[in-house]
Amino acid sequence: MKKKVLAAILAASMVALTACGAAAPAAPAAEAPAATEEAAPAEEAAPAEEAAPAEEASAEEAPAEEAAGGAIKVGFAQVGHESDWRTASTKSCQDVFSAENGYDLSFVDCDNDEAAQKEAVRSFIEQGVDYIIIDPIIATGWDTVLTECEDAGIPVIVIDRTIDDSDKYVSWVGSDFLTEGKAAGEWLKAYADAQGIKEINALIIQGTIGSSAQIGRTDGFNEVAKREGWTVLDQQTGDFTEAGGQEVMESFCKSYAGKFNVVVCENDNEAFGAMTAMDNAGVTYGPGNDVILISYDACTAGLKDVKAGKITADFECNPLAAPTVEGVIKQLEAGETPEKQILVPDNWYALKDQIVDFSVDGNAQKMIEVTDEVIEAQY
Ligand code: GYE
Repeated sequence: MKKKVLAAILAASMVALTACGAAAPAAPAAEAPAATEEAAPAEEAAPAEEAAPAEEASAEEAPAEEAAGGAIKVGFAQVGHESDWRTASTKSCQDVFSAENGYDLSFVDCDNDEAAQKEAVRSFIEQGVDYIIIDPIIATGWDTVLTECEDAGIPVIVIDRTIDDSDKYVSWVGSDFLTEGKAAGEWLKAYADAQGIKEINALIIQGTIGSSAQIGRTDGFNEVAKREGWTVLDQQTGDFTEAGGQEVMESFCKSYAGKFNVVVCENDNEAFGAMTAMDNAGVTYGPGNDVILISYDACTAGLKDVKAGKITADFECNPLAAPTVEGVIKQLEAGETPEKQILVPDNWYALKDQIVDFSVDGNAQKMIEVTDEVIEAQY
């Protein structure tokens, strides 16, 4: 396994030979249970069904021959369990990198803690895994630990959020967050025009500051806002959580009472919290009401709120990137060179009457009407 991986790395020219001076550490059998320990925070905080598969895959259900070294060992340092999106992403990874599929997965829920995430990566190096998958909580601060992975001869694949200050990884698989932000802005421009809304006074509830998902969505929307001369009254982080969205919206409702007509939440869970805060403050939202509510992710619960006329438009971020990551691993196993950047396509959603024509950077966009069937098919 290890030889194959090193051959793949050389073929991919991802790692300079000189940088590979240190031999890849062998995986001492005694270290395997560490993965289960590492997964403990997820078990405590996340719903039981999220944590269980990782434990089974790494400790209980691995067939004897795999335990003896046949399985591909994968370490996955996941962001946390902050949102519906994250739950879907974790499930997808655990389904793909299962013992039945020939993997021995060490899953670590990093609980949105950057230091814990780097520690998780270092524990994967110690365990001598074959591949490391990282969903980086924030986009910077990665070069040192990625250099350690490189020195250990372990290929890193980045999933979802990007790493912006190091290129010492094989591939990144994820969505284009800047385009998501621009799409939200361009849709709003077309929708406001269609509705005869002349003035936009927006509030933005941002995701985790410094995460590439936050940076892209904030920058993309603000680019359109600036061009159109809209007023962005304020932007503050809700950390991609429902509680965070509610807290920020409560303070916005006090500070900007009667002054805003657009609320942009950088994920669905923040939108759920923001709706509670607006309900409590007597602010109405959704088509035909005081506030145009824009959200991102478009997971099942978010789309239900679009259908119910609460969220006006929802900009998807597809959480099912794990099969593509597995494709990258298969390419490496075969000695092929994967693409450095692999985009996962997203869709934009609204009710029929809120669908308008718009384009992003000159490319015409297609919006999908939210129906029960669409909701049913979503993750
Ligand atoms: O939008 C949010 C999650 O990184 C794209 O993280 C992901 C974001 C997603 O917590 O719900």
